[in-house]
Amino acid sequence: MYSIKMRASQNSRHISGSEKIVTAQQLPDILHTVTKRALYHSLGQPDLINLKIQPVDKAEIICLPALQVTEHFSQTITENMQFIREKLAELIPGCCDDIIQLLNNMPQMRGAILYDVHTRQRCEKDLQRGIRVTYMDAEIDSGMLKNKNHFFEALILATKVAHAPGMLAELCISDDPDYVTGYFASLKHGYIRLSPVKEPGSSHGGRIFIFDSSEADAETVINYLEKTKVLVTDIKTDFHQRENIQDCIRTELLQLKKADLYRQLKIIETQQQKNITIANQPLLMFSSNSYLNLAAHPAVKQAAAEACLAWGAGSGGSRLTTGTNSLHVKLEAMLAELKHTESALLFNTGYTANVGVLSALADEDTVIFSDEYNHASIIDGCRLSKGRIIVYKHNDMQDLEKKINSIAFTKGILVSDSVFSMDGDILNLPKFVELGRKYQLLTIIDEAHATGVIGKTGKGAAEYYSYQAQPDIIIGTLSKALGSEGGFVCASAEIIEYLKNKARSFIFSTAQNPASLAAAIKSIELLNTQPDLVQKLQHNIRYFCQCLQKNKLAVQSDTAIIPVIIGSETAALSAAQTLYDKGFLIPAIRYPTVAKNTARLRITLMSSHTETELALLAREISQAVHKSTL
Ligand code: WAQ
Ligand code: MG
Repeated sequence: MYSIKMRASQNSRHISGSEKIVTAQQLPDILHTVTKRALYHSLGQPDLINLKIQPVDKAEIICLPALQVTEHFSQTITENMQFIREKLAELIPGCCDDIIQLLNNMPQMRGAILYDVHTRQRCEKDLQRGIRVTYMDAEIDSGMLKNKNHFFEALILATKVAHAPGMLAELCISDDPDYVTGYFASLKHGYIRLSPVKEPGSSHGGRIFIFDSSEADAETVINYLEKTKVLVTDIKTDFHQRENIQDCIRTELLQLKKADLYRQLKIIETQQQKNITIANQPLLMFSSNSYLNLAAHPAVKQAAAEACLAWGAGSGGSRLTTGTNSLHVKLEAMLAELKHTESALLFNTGYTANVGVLSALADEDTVIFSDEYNHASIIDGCRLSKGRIIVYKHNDMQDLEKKINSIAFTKGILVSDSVFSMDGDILNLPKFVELGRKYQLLTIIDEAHATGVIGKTGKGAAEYYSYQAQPDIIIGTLSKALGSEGGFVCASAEIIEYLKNKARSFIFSTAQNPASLAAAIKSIELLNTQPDLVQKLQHNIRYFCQCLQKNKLAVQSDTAIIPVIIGSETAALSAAQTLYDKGFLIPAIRYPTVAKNTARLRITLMSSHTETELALLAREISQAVHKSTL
């Protein structure tokens, strides 16, 4: 057998530690786990990891049965302190107050206080350090626990301590700020978990070992605690495989930060428009989905405000109960007209529209053919459905046809974005619909980034291809170019009736609020009556691509989404930061939104941007990209 001791520290400050006794066979795996724990700890990254591995003779090891565990979880710290006082009074009537006093004023120590009830003295040799209990582990495979499991480790330590000669009891409060559980342990009482024993956020904590020197002298006790090798047996296995989820979360967050994949919210202090401020810094926004600037359009805002006053703030029910009002009906009729379909149905967001439609339409007998670059909401819809998912190469109609022919199935669906959200390219809709007809597959497109953007009057992909092809189902959103909030589905009356009865995200959501509905109605009216809105956006797209090309960036797009691919996550973040410092808000898009090492700047344009702004931005991007990849 081998004993492992790990200590990690930063500037000599203790970060984490771990104790194991394992077989030679277990040693490599456990070292891996222990090192990982040292590396990712909420207290920081260590600059020293001390690993001590020693062979131990099996004959030296004492096996002890784990203490019985009970729980005493009360409402307040005071109640738990009272509980400790009562237990102490039963065991050692004389020194109760001394011990409580010590517990409340515990200094920060690496080890524990050793308190002698006979002399009423502390008897650690080094009062700053205290007594460190070492050489202990559980018989079961504790290596499976990837993260620290406070309870499990404490039970091992408490079992060893309780069996020390002359030991009466142990008190423990964790020093981890986010762990407020402690325990009282003795051979007689077992291990009693107590929670809470301190305020969350407090790093107060420590251990007190209470012994009687008339039973065994301090030297013997200390020698036992520090030197004797103990394996704890009979630990109930119903908990030992469990990991503390909060610890897993912490580790995961640290790993995201290390990999430059950690995301945070940006708080915008102005309405959604090209000129915004963040933390009082004025910025020019090149990352909004409000492509036509309708979220800030006076007429749209006015319509929303009036609807709120007339119809109230909320819809008050789900669509099939009490939530449908005349605004829903009017907007659905307008959407059906916009997309040249018989009928339409509103959803709360584009995400829930995709999830609802795909999960309602695809059963066990259905195969869904899905573009590899489809939006997460399509992917989630596929996953939630019972269908089999076949992913084909991005916008590759040959690969799609090959895959259709390569498997046997009874029902099939083709699903694709019509404008791809991270690349800004456009689906080959005529071929897509042709394949659908040829093989009798239901065709679905998601027009989230197409509506208001492509096609002569902004009606989307069908218009872009001069109505050569019309898919069976068009999904869309009100929250991008249309400047409001909500999702929608346009299709035949029959499909829409089916969705009303089967799409769970439709059935089990509260209907959209009146203000969003009225805003969307007004936006569609503007789209229908003011062609210059879309024309201005399309002009900006052409002009900006020319500017980028003049600055030697080979970028081409027919949509408002213009990606400048950089590659590494770090370089993309650095370019985005350079641009931010110059006053441009452009996000770096990284894994998992796009594949690893295809991180990019993702510029989105608005109809309200001016040529001067676009020309300036193209120059700045060129410089920032150059700088970030040096
Ligand atoms: N030997 C002696 N004292 C120690 C040792 C050790 N090996 N390790 C820690 N201490 C002392 C030290 O003063 C710490 O400040 C204090 O104990 C607390 O240590 O059932 O996490 O590692 O869920 O923060 C109790 C679990 C968790 C309750 C205890 O202790 C439960 C815990 P921590
Ligand atoms: Mg701790």
